[in-house]
Amino acid sequence: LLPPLRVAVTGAAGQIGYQLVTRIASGEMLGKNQPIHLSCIETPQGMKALRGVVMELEDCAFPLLKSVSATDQVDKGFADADFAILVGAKPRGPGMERRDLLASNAQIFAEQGRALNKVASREVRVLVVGNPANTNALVAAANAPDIWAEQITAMSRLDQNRAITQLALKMHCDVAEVERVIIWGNHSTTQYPDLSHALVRGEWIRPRIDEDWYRNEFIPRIQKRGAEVIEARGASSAASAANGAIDHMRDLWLGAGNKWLSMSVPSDGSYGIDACLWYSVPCLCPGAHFRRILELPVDEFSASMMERTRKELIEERDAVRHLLPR
Ligand code: NAX
Repeated sequence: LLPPLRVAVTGAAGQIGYQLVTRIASGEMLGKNQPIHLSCIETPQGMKALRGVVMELEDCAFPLLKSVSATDQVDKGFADADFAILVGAKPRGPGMERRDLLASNAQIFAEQGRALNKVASREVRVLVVGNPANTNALVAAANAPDIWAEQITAMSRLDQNRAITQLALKMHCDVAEVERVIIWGNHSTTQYPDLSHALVRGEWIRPRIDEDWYRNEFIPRIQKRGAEVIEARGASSAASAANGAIDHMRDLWLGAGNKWLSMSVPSDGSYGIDACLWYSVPCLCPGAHFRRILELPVDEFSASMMERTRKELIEERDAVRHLLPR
C-alpha cells in the first residue's frame, strides 16, 4: 500500500456528494492500493445530514479509508488536502437571476480559494463541480495565488460521457469503441459537443454522420441533458455527476494513456480562447497532470460554436470581476 492521501469534498451531504464519497472511499478514484483520509465539508445547516453520511461511511468498513472527518470550517476541511473536490454550491432560488446565482456562488468559491491557498498541500489537485463550474474555478484560482492555476480544473467529463453514449447508441456500437469526442467551452447549454474528430472502432466517422441529426438532435440533446434528467427524475443528475468526477480525477491522477479527455482548464490562449478562462478543451493525461491537445483543425461550424460558448464565459467572468483580485 502507498502512503495515505488526503481528499476533501465540499457539499458532501448533498446528492452528488453522497454518491461521490463512497466511491472515493472504496478506491475507485485513486486506485485500490491508495489509502485515503477523507475530509467532508458542509454548511452549518448541512452538518446533521453529514453526520449520517459519515456513519454510513463507517458502516461500509472500507479497507482503504483510514479516517473520515466532518466540518463546516473550510480552513480545517482543506488542511493538507492532496485533492479537493468542490461540489457544494447554492442552487438557484425562486426569482433568482443567473447573475445573482453567479455572484453568490462566486463568493463561496472565492472563500474556498483563499482557504486552499492557505492550508492545502502545495501539490493539491482541485476539481470544481458546483455550478457555474467553469467560472467558479476561475474565482477559486484567482483567490489562490500560491497554487498553480493548472492544478485547478472544472468538470466537463459528465458532458463527454453523455456525448459518447449518445454517439454509441446512434452508431450501434459499444461505448468503449468511441474515441475522440470533444466538449468545448462552458458546462452550460452553450457547450459544444464536437464529433469532428470522433472515431468509432478506430475509424473517422464525421463524413458518415447525418448533418441534421448532428446539429438538431445530438448537439442540443447533450447541451440540455441536465434538464432532461431533471424532468424525468424530479432531481438533477447525481450518480452520473459523481461518476464524472471520479473519472476525471482518476484519469488525471493515474493517467489515461492516449485517450482524449475533455477538461475545463485555464486557457493558455490556444484556439483563440482568452487566457485564464476555464474553457473545456481536449487533453491527454499522462499521469498527475494534463496536457492540452493543440492545433486541431477547426472548421467554420466548430469555430462559431466555440465562439458562442467563449462569449458566455467572458460574460460570466465580467459578472464576478469584483472577486478577481489578480
Ligand atoms: P445538493 O443541493 O443536493 O447538494 C449541495 C450540497 O452542498 C448541500 O448539501 C449543501 O448544504 C452543500 N453546500 C452548499 N454550499 C456549501 C458551502 N459553501 N460549503 C460546503 N457545502 C456547501 O446539490 P447537488 O445535486 O449535489 O449538486 C451540487 C452542485 O453540482 C450544484 O451546483 C450543481 O449545479 C452542480 N452540478 C454540476 C455538474 C457538472 O457537470 N459540473 C453536473 C451535476 C450538477 O448539476
